[in-house]
Amino acid sequence: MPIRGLALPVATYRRRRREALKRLHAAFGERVPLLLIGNDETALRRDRQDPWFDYFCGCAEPEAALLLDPTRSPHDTLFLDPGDPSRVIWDGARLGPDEKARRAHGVDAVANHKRLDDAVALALHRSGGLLAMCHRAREPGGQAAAFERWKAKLGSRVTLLNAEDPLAAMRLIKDADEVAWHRKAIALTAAGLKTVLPQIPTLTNEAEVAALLTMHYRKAAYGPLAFPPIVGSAANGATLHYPFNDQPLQRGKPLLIDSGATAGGYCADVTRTLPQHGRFDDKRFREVYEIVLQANALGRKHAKPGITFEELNKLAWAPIIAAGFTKHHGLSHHIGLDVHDPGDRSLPLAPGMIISNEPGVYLPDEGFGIRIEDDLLITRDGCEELTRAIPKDVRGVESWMKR
Ligand SMILES: [Mn+2]
Repeated sequence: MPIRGLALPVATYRRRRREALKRLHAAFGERVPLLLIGNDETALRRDRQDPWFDYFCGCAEPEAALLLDPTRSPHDTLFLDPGDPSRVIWDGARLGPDEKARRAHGVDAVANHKRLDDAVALALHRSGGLLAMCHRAREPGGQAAAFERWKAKLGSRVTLLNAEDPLAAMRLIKDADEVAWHRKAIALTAAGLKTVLPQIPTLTNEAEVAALLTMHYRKAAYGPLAFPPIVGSAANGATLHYPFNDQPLQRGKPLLIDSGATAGGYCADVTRTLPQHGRFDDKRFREVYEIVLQANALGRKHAKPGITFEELNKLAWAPIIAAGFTKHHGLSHHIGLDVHDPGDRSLPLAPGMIISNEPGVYLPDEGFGIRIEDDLLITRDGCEELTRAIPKDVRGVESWMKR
């Protein structure tokens, strides 16, 4: 049975676990155990492993948990569900808590997940009632739900600390392996768009575009999408998180496509807006398009170490504001295992960060929305536009759309 997950070298996960305990010690002034809960079977099959849990062990198994306990040695225990032998014929074999799993994940110990409650109780005894878990304030998900569940379960005698702030800073800076996975996710996204764009003049519904892109993004490894594609024809493109993808494509009207594949769990996040028939011959659309493109170029030009999101926003949105349009959203977010990676957005940019650069103008009354979104890797003296192979200038888009 192949061991899934583990996108990065085992040594990386081990280094991250050590670093996490150090940061918690520095943040809270005490030796605090950290509990991370993996997704259950239903959530895992529907979506993917919880990114916080994944970040610290790369384990793809359902119903798993990780307890990092600085109050004892060995520190790291990965809790795994050995599964029900009578279910193997239905679900396939599980990676159980055995030596093979321990070695594969490079943890100090493995244990049956049924022993997690007891292990947490012992850790709490040693830490004087302190425990840390991750709770995302901005975009809650599986880990935040686990935080609430455990908070209720442990009661008021336990101080449950939120580890998100001290640990999110680690996730903001990507190492070379993580950048390589990002590049793969973007290459898959680029290949999907390159195949699908020339078909768009012959397609009739947003659904076909979304389904074709999904097929291309998943065909390499049947990996999850970074997020469900947003395919908005005409005025639907002016709904920022348009969720339906079920309306007819309007001939000659703009089409906004915001989508991304993943690789090794890392997300691509790319938006292009194009004329459904393949030619920028609508004067008004082209005029607004060029303004958004100018904003996108300014975002890329000024993204460098030391600048804050706030400063970058001021510079990049300037041509859009000057033209009298409204700024409806921020220019950038961090990208990683989460398409909106957690992290303090007031921190200045630093080498190794990957951020989006996504200005937009939304004019539902005029029947279109335009967003042009790239992914930027912050380098020592500026940035690298990771998505540069996907054209966005008028001639480049028109040439990709030619059959
Ligand atoms: Mn984005």
